[in-house]
Amino acid sequence: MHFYVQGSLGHCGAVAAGLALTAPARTVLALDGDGSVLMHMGALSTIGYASPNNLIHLVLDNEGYVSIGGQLSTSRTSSLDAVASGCGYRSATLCKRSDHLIAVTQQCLRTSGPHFIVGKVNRQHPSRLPRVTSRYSPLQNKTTFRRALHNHGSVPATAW
Ligand SMILES: Cc1ncc(C[n+]2csc(CCOP(=O)(O)OP(=O)(O)O)c2C)c(N)n1
Repeated sequence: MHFYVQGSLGHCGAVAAGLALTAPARTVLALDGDGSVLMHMGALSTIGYASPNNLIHLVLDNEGYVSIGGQLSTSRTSSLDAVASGCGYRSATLCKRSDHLIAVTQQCLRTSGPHFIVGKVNRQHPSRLPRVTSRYSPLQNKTTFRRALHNHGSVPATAW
């Protein structure tokens, strides 16, 4: 099941950590962007402190704000993995090749987190793909996800 954190730049990691803490029997994978992580970098400290062992925080780092025009971000000169490591994530790894990224992700799926992975990716943007919100409203996104969580018994209905 997926929850799309659209229109809330910077909050992906925090939302995923909250979910991971609430549903400890599940593995939560946060697919984040470099611009997003940079926007709310303080969340990394909170996540390291709370330390949900079922969280994998994967940053797709294209070193830019590609979906709004391709302006450069500052991730090229900032070591996000070093920041995450310093904030208390159990592991933090920089991956520059896809085979390394796959191997590290598989390893993280087998071991206790929280894990932080930076995957360097290119800047190609599939502009023909529509945004999630062109199909599902934010309310539908929330309601569908909440219902799925409850139906899978991951969290009690009162938790959301
Ligand atoms: C609070 C907030 N500020 C600005 C935006 C506009 N915005 C949408 S996507 C984006 C760039 C995000 O960069 P990144 O996380 O690196 O993802 P990429 O677009 O490169 O895939 C911005 C600034 C937003 N959605 N929310």
